[in-house]
Amino acid sequence: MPKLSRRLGIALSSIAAGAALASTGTAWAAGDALPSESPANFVARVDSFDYVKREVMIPMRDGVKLKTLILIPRGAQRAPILLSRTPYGATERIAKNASAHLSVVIGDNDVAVDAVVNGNYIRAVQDVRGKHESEGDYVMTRPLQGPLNSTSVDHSTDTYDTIDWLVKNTPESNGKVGILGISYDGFTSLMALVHPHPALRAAVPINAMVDGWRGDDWFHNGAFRLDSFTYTHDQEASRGSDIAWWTDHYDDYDTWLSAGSAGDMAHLHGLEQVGFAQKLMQHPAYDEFWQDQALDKILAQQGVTVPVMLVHSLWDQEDIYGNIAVYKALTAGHADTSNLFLVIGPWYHHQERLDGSRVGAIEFGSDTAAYFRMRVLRSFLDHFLKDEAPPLEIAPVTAFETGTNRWLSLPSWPLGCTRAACTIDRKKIYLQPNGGLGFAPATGSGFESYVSDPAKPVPYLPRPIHIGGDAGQSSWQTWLVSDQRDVAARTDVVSFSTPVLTQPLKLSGEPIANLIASSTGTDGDFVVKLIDVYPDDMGRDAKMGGYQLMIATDILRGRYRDSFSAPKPIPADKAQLFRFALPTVNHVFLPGHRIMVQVQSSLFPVYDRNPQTYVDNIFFAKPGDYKKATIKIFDGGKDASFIDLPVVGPAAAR
Ligand code: PG9
Repeated sequence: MPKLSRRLGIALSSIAAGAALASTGTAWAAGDALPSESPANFVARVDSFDYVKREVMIPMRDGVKLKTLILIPRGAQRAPILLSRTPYGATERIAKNASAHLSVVIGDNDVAVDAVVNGNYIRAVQDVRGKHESEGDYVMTRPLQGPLNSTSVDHSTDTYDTIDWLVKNTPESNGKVGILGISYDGFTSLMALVHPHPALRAAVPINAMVDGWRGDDWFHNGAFRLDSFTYTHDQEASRGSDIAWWTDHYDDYDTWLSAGSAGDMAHLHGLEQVGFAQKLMQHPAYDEFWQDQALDKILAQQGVTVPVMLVHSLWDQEDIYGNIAVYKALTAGHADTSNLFLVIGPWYHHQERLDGSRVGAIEFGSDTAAYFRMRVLRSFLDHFLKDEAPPLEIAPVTAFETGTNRWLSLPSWPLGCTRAACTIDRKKIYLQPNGGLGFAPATGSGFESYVSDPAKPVPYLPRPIHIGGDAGQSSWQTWLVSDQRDVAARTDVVSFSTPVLTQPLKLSGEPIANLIASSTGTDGDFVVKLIDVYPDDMGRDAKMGGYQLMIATDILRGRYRDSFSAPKPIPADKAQLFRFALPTVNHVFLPGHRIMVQVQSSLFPVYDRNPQTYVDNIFFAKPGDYKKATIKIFDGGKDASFIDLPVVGPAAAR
């Protein structure tokens, strides 16, 4: 009541002042108010919109409320709900555009846009706890309750509570919920599978973060991915992710080289204040901290009851390990995989939601991402979420074959061809002296050697490297398909290649690098790249002549060669085995092409530099620890290094 009279008072005095002005013609006296032209609370007219938007704070079991946006096609009835849970800002994800049309509001950023707009789905996107407009504390990829999380809440409980609220408070829904998302949102989609809510009927984790140490965002086989620090800074320095990482160089190569160790860079940016940055530096090895949150192992232990479609990108520059690891873990020893689906596409990280007709210079002849969204994803969602479920029109595995550029429908993975009878034979392709590569080892002994200098690490792209990209062109997204000729000429990169192939050779699955190498240092990294070398003359596609396309690349930090959890020095100048799996491929080397293997000891600044002197924790290596080392890669006789290839039987190659 007092409030109302005060407001009335203001209005009356304004009218009186206006009357006085009209009669006397004098100016406004100080203290008079010109009424605001803005209403205290504008009520937007949205009844012409083809959707209804609700913004709600959904309460979790511990009282924390999570901001959730819900977009409902106008007039929807018994519509399934598609949920995503994200640290990137729900409003940013969907509903950032102003429009009367659902398709525009959701925007192209959302992988679910085609299903929602054409398929009568309700879209719900939520800020995870601690980020943006949600309440609570943020913990990076918050582990499940247990030794790493002593609270009563995690992504499994938050998803459960969210779904429970959504189905009870969305009268337009049919009570069935699907969860989907890319990368971090793929991780939260996988977390939903742990003790799932009964209304959760489908999950589509895309390029999910699964194991941050083995081969996803933070490390690959122990080599630290420097961009983890910029990401962690942007994610954790503030709730709204609005404190930007700074740099005083244009070329990322210079940025990171001038900082010194990764720990020095963390210090330069004040990352002592940021919890997850500290955890990264405290856990350089594959200890319990990483093992206990590896989602592939957790899901295999718990079993998965909800239908899942795992979506993997063949050139994923961020999370190339996770979804294949989950697929392997769920299929190993489990008889019933009838609810498990796998899609393998020719994409970079998160390209599923964008144009999929090319990655960098590599063209596929059709929009493979649109095919995925319209034909594969839509069929899966409709089948498991709609009331009158249409039949499922997809195979257990839908895999794009690179090289030939075609989709294959397969009963399982890895399997090279559609016929159940086709085989995959593990075949060793040996590094040979003078740059040869063949299916038999060369006689005698031999090695190639190079000097790896931490002061001049091998750049992952031609310099200058600028991760943000110019004019919207991000070279980061496509670096895994960049032409390797640029580095092949360096003296610290060794290349081995077959003669020109006369027959197609198809690989399906994981190649395994088996390097026999020595170093004059006491630690060191080994990068192995499996490459398709295009014919010199590509006819109409002349610019691709001689292109060196990486089809599988990865790194092993030498100290972890025998144990990921118990590092040990490399004995100087003694041949050692460095064995590690490369990412999954589904590729045909065509006649006229050559197979190439390149080996090098740095890939910078994707990975931090190995000082090549054994120190306790490389994050804190001192300038004097960084030393040149002479590396020998053995390529003759019984010591010949090889790559163990998953070769599809000749009859099945096409
Ligand atoms: N690759 C990003 C990420 C996922 C999970 C943890 C950290 C980073 C992402 O694209 O979301």
